[in-house]
Formats: sequence, C-alpha cells, structure tokens
Amino acid sequence: MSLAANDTSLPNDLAPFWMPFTANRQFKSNPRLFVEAEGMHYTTSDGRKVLDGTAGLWCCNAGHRRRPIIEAVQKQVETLDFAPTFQAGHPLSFEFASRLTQMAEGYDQVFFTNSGSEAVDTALKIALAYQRAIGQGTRTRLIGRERGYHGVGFGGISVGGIVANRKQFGTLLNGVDHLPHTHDIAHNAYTKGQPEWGVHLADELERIVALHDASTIAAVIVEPVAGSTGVLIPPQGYLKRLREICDKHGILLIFDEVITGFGRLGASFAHDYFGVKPDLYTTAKGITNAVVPMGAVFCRPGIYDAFMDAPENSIELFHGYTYSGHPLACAAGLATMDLYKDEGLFERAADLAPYWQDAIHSLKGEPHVIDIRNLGMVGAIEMEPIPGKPTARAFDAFLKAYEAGLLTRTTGDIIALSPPLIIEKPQIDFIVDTVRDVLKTVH
Ligand code: PXG
Repeated sequence: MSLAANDTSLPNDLAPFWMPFTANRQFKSNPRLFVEAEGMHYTTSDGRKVLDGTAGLWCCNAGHRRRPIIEAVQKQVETLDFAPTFQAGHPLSFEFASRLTQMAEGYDQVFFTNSGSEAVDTALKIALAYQRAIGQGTRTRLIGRERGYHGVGFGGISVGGIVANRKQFGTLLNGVDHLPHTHDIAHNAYTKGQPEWGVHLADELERIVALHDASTIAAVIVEPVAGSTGVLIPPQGYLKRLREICDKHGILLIFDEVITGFGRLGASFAHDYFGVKPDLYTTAKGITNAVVPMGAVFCRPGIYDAFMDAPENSIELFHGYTYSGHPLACAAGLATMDLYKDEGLFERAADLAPYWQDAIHSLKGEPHVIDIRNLGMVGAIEMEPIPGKPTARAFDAFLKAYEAGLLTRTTGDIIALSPPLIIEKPQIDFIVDTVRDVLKTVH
C-alpha cells in the first residue's frame, strides 16, 4: 500500500485511514488525491487540473479557497480559538445565528451542529421534544421516505430510505415509517425541472396516518430535492400537498436542506424556491462553504417558545455538541454569507439555471442514457445499468471523467452534477462535452 517514495506530496501509507463511503481496496490500489484547490478546480497529486463538477460533496458553493473566508478564519483562530457554548458563550455564535435568521424569513432560531447528520438528528429530537412540550407526547413516530438520505446517525438512517446505508446496522429506531419515493422514469423521463406527474404520491401520507393514527406521528422529514439518491425532483404540487396533510393532522414537516440550502436552486433555500414552508429545516455544507464543518437547524416561530415555560433556571433542551457554534465555524459562516451576498451567487445560480438545463439535456440520445433531470444548479444523467452489474457503468463513467479532468459523483447508475455557483458558461460546456465523450466510451 505504499506510493512512490520519491514524491513527498504523497502519503507513504494509505492503510490507516479507513475511508468513508469508499471502496477502500479499489481506491488504495489506484488513489485519486487532491493536493490543492482554487476557484472551480482541484489540482491532483500528479499535477493535473480537475474541474469540480460537484462543489466538493455539494458543499463548496462559492468555489474553493476564497480569500475572505480564509482571512476570517485566520483572524478568528488568532483571537478566540474555542469557547464553550454550554452555560457560557461567545459573541460570534449569536451574530451568526442572527445573520442566518435574517436570511431565513419566517424562522426565528437556529441550533448549531457540526454536520448534516447531526442537524438531522437534532431536528428529529426537537420535533419529538416539541410535541411533548405542547402536550402531544403520544406523537413519537417519525416518517421518512424511500430513497431519502439524511446522513448517517441512527435517526438519519432510520428515516432515510437507502437500503445499503441501513442494512448493516441492526434494527435502527423503531416507530418509523416511509413514504414512497417519487422517481418514475416511465412517466417523467427527460422532464426539465419539476415533473407534472406524481403529486398524488404525497397522498400516501394520508394512508400512513390512517394506519398509525395521527396522534402517534411527530414529524415527516423529506429532502425537498433528493440529492444523494440520484437527484429526484419533486413533482409539481407534491411538497405543498405534504404541507397540507401535515397541517391537517398536527404533524411537523421537516425539510432536509443540507444540499438544497444556500443557493443550490437559485434561492436562499429550497423552501423559498418552492414556496412551501417547513416547521424545521436542516442545513450544513454551504453554510460555511465547507471550510469549517458546521450544520444548523432552523426553527419556525413557536418551536423554541414552547420550551420556555420551564422554570427559568432549568435547561430547556438536553441536547447539544461540544462544538455547537464553534468560533471558527461561525467566522467562516459569516464570511461565507458576505461572499454569497457580495457576489450575488444565489441570483447567479438562478440566472445560469436555464443554460445549465439546456446543456445537460443536450445529452439526451447519447449511449446508455435513460433519463436526464435538473433543477437550479443540480443535474443528473441516469444510465441503463450493465445487466447483472448495477453501478459498474456509472463508476466507469466517474473514472473516465476524472481522467478527462472532471469531478463527478455517482450513485447507482446515475451521474450527479452540482458545480460551484461561480461556474462560467464555458465551464458548463466543458462539463457537458466531457460527459458526452465519457458516455461514448463507457462500458
Ligand atoms: N442530509 C442530506 C440531505 C445530505 O445530502 C446529510 C444529511 C448528511 O450530512 P453530513 O454533513 O453528515 O455528511 C447529507 C450529506 C453525495 C453525498 O455525493 C451527499 C452527502 C454527503 C456526501 C456525499 O451524494 N450528503
């Protein structure tokens, strides 16, 4: 497992790092290492430039190594490296929470975490504790959706619907049920934006309520646009219908905006884009442009207040992380919000979205392609699997694109794309031309 001993930029042993969500043996036999990044590009250990077609892991929305964020973090680490936020505090966490709630019209509080997975578990716990606080303590069930991805905590994988992420880990949380996913190529292949067919799938929530009784259900959680499972765009009217059914039955609606938050769809958040407001929503990734890990749960008015009836000296919510509101993350986050605003990156994403849509839909008719989907600055190309070898074709496409200087993500037999929002049109053309070439040569 050792690499060329004469190249000092490379680690000499790849074995000790058990890589996450990775085919470790395959990777370590032929590693792909990034040693530098700038703007839209990574530099590999063999000195090649690779265009970042996925904003890292859907998180570097303003591109890489942005000066104002670097400087803010440097300044902060020289001033206050860490301070507790349990029964003490530091100003930046309050400042950042205020900035976020100004941006999130209709949401009054944020709870800081260090990742999307923690944001999801936090949101589920707040939902359960809120129902209890308002005298609805029988509401203990959580409803997720097939093919949903909500990170890797036990709460997240329980409400999540990706089989591979669940099956190794025992019985998970009990009292969880799942809506059907909304993906249907027979009806919706090659839809640009939101499909017309499929709003009725939200009515499945009524069936779940009828089965368990509303008085047992605390919350429903969905990704407004499902990302990791391969970019599933919600049918027109679907999210609104979920909202209506939740309202009718006193069920909280949680949106998982870990991917869709901070400009990915050309609006601050997906709930702004769709005009459907959840009670709670989770964020991470773009909240700091991924420079320092952070997540946050946003709460609509009334949620926090419901906990404030307890005696004044008592802790209202027994939950939090050592690093909730870490000073470096808050500094990075504040600088990131400035950058998004100063460069108008969310508007930029909205302006580029039609060009992006036309570009990726131009791949229709290329070999193996069975569907193309897009919304905002997200796109996916679904390929026919090689018979008996699911995912093999997409992985081959990933490797070929990487060799050709483009970073993509694959899941199943789907190529997912979500570039930084600073992307220029010629770079969109490069992505599409590269994927076109790859499709012609892939197994
Ligand atoms: N919710 C959603 C909707 C996500 O997409 C998480 C929660 C978990 O976040 P953390 O920070 O705990 O990883 C995610 C993460 C991919 C990919 O390429 C997607 C994620 C992470 C890594 C890869 O599909 N999403």
